[in-house]
Amino acid sequence: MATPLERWVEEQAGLAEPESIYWCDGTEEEARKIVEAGLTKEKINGHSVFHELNRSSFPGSYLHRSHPTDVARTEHLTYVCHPDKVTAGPNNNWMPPLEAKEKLSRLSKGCMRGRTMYVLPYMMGHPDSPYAKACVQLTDISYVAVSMRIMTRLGKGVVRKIGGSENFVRGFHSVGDLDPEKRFIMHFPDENFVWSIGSGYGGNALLGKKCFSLRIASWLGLKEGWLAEHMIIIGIEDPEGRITYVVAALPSACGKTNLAMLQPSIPGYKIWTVGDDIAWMNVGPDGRLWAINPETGLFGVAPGTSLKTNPNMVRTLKAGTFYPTLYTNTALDADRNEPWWEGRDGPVPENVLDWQGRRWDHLQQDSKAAHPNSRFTAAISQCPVVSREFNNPKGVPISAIIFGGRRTELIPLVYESFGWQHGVFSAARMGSETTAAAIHSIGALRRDPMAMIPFCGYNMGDYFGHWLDIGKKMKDPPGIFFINWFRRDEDGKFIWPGFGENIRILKWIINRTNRKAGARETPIGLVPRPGDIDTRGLDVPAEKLEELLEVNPGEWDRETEDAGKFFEKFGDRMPAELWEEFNKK
Ligand code: GTP
Ligand code: SPV
Ligand code: MN
Repeated sequence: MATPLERWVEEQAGLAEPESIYWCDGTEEEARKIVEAGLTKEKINGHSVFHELNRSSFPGSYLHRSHPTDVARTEHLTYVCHPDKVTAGPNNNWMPPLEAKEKLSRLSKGCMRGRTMYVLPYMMGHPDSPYAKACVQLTDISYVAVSMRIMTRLGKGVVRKIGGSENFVRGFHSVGDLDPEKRFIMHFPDENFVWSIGSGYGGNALLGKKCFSLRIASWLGLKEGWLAEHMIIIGIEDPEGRITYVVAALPSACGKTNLAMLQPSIPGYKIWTVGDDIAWMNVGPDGRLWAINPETGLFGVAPGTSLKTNPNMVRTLKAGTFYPTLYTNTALDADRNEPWWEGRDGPVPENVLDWQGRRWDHLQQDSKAAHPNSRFTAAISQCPVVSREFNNPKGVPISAIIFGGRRTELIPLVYESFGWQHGVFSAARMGSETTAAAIHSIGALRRDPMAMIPFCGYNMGDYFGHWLDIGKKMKDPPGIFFINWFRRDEDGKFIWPGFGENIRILKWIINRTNRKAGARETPIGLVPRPGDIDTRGLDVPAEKLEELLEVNPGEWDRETEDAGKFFEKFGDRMPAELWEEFNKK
């Protein structure tokens, strides 16, 4: 008798009509074979899926070029199909589940003809964590199969774990014909099912990541009393050897991966990486907030990554070959056969092919060789500062929650909220300038509460209420802090040096949680005075630091007005407590 899993795979194959079906076991040997298929026989758009990079300087590394229209998340083609529109909320595109399935059935008919259908069994979360979820994704491209082995705990043990159960998370993925008109990423939260067609890029195609671990998991979290968040998890070790764990949410391409493994500029401090993108958090029996990272890999933005900005990432990329390292849409140094991107160490190479494989002229000022959203995929186990708690199924206890965004003006370098409710309010009204991580105009200010606007799988009014409830379940909720590394001066230059220097802000934050650092009260929260921050050896003029820490109530009017309009969208789903905070001003 076939198991529900086998039956489901057969059914999906009946629709997609692949040439063959291949069940992945997660071994290194198998990964090599799949890479080989991507180097030779499998084609996308007439080109091989992978190009092998320099074996001696970049061992086990492969370049993948996705379709030029398929280089980032596509929020306008992403739907959350709850039975009713209100549950999806004004923050999601919605289609009735039946209509969505009919549409996708038509688009998926025969979509894998001539291709292999890979069956990928994987866990999100450590298998011993009560929050871990057994999942199976189908895909028709080696790039996704290899990526999923890096990003998740993939292996045949998961098939045994699922056994005869119906209870597994399903993902159907096909690149289809990559026609943007026929591209959809549809979520069916009540069925733990994601159906994605027409894209081979990142969060559109690696269905365990944003689709399941945020959009669907956030919905599970609402029903079951926990949180799925777009957050890094780090341990901050002080010179006495004490480690304080914090989580931080920043919108896409706003500095999570960099913060997750920063090399501190203050001697004696160390950062330990638990996660760089997603945190699942629950209130433990001790009344504290605990966090796990459901992923096992890093899918990081390449441009700007160097030994100067993020040395631990550079080391991660070259740290081993058990898991390959993938480069997606970077440029290629054609003489050395090495990946290249703007901001990489060393001089600009002479012979560069851009992210589409075309000869690139570096004198052409406005053209970038690497796509601004080009990325690498690498195993977190290769990170030299991976936390020893990374594999602890219980997770780590959280002492502070940090929210941030990319703001040229207004938002101070750091501040602390007055308490949980005020912190939830301040996170709910957050805004950030948009980036190349999604296909839309870049640099426009939009409201992005908790950095979750593209990822909350249900009505965000209810989500805010859920955050308030979680706070009530805790004995002594963590402090809620806000950061902004991205203020610019009149010349458009970043005022704050960022990266390794961000430890100075983390130090203030953990000292606030220990009541060892001072602050002054302002209408928006508690802001450090320049003397409250460790500035020894910092190369920022005093008046610039003061500017970064300024709160000018008059300047906040537009921000408040904009936030008010945003809150109104959620109508009666908006918790009264947040309007109460809003009206305090
Ligand atoms: P996603 O993977 O899309 O969720 O992005 P992320 O939040 O992990 O962002 P990431 O750390 O990859 O950084 C995105 C961009 O911001 C990169 O180009 C970084 O170089 C830049 N960046 C990160 N931290 C800082 C900082 O402290 N200061 C400045 N100026 N730029 C930064
Ligand atoms: C993001 O956009 O927040 C990412 C990349 O981390 S993706 O997985 O494509 O969503
Ligand atoms: Mn992200």
